[in-house]
Amino acid sequence: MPCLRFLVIVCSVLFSASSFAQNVENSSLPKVAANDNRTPAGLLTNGVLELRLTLNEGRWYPEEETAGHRDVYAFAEEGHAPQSSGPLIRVPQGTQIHASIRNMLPLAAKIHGLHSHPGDAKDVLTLAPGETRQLQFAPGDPGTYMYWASTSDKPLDEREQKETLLSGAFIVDDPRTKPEDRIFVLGLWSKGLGPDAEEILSINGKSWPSTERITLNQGETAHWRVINPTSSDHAMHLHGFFFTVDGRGDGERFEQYAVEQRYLSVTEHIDVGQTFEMTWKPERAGNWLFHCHMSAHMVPSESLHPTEVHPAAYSPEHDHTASMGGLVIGISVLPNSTATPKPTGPPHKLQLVISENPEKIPLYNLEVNDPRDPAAPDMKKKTSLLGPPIILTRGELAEIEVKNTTGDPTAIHWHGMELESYYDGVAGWTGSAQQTSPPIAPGTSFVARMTPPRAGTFIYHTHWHDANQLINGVYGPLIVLEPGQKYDPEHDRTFVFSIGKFAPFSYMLLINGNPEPYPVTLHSGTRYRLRFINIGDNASDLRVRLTRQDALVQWKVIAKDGADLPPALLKSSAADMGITVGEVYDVEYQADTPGLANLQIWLPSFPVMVTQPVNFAPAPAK
Ligand SMILES: [Cu+2]
Repeated sequence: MPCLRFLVIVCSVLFSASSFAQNVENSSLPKVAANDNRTPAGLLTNGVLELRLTLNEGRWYPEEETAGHRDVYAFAEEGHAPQSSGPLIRVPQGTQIHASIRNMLPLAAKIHGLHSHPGDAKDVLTLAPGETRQLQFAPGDPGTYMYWASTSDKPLDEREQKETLLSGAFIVDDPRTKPEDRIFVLGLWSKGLGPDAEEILSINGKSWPSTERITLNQGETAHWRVINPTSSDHAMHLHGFFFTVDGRGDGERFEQYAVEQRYLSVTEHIDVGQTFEMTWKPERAGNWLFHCHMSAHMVPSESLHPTEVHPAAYSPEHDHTASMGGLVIGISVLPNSTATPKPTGPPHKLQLVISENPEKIPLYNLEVNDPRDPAAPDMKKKTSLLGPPIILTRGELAEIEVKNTTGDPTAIHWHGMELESYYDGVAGWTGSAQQTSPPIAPGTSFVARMTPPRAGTFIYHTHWHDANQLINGVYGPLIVLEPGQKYDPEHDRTFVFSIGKFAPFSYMLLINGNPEPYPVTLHSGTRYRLRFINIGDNASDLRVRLTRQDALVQWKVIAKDGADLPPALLKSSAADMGITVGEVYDVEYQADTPGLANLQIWLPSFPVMVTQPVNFAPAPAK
């Protein structure tokens, strides 16, 4: 329901509404246990998994028990507490599953996914209240799957309230491999639509700051499985490191990618009902995050923490990380003895100045002062919902002084950049237990140091946990060039897609800070690198396309999130693709003949489209 979600976000911003759910209380309910998905349910003996599942009602505490609860339906192993996510079903391929499933709810339940894989989504089990059924099936092909239930007969993207946490992971292992991984099941408890809507985001049954802290050793390979049985899509972003996407699934079937098809990512879109597997290696110690990049999914739940009741949850003074919440997990990477090589040579020093705009709309001005930037000084200051590009060089130490002259604290995250934790920009979190990075208080500066190890397109953006800074333009492109390469705007164009407060009461979809972008003139016969960045706070299902005479052109996608695509994925394709929030793509395009083209972005289920006219003039005479 992306359109409704967009509407909800717009409405909630406009009306600043908050509400507090009054649930029917039943204090005798068992507590719903958070499931870290490390221990498979049932008993596996002689190739047969004996599994006894029940559907129960329980009391779910998404955070600490002092922060409120919801009474929900949840799966349990018979005789055990209900769990969110549900009991982990995990077996090697080739085993048999003998399961009983009992509905202890007062409503009939439809259960999906308890079958062999690849599976048929229509293969659903219906259980009357009190009914028990026996199942026997083979788990099928290896992969990452899910099972889920509904008590309203609704599809996965429409479940509401009590039934929203009736979901669990179903993993089929290749019998030749030893399962050494972590499984993360996303959760979204929701109620209602519009300004009174309530949402509680979770991962393995808990919301930040109560989510599990993952501890890894520097250099240790981590294999993760991400499962989305929620009613929304998400944009899962890892700080500081690329991960390899090893395979993707739709819940019923799973495609394990051949090695040459695996690509690097820092932000991966996961639609309703989808799963993916990822591998990464934390090569730098310190604190990092893995979170949904949608602003609405990484803030404290207003329904758990009404601002008027728990103002401290939103107070940066109280705890710098406290105003973050929901679908966020923290990762602590323990150092080993490997010393990080120190770059040699003088640093490239530049400055990012964030100031208040006296005109108020937009709220902020961003200015980049770089002695290497040939732009005239009046071009550096932009009163626009977008900061100027920061241009760095691969392998060269950069020292970026972020100067905050506004009246509010801020923090800047260097999205996609492989840097030291201390400079990653999550105030009160990044760094180490001994020293976390501070917020950039009004009137102060913070010098971020980084030596980009790869050339590509990245983003700098506020990581202050206040969507206000994001929708008022505290972001811009971060471009890393190869050593010796000069930024060439004639062949290299950046298009930043965002949502911003362009006029007093309207939040608009923007290209380069403008809802009606001015035409740009390029030349036919010239190959361009087009850099696309989506930093539109909740625009998770954004699409971009390039048309001429209403037909899609062919372009070549060459990089994702700043990393070059593997050769096997480099091919010409129709110019239409999804680009989720926090995602970046570089494409190559050459118009063979002069004429007008339209670069368009839109949200498929919401009646809004922004068109950037691109006029291809005849090639200049040689
Ligand atoms: Cu999300």
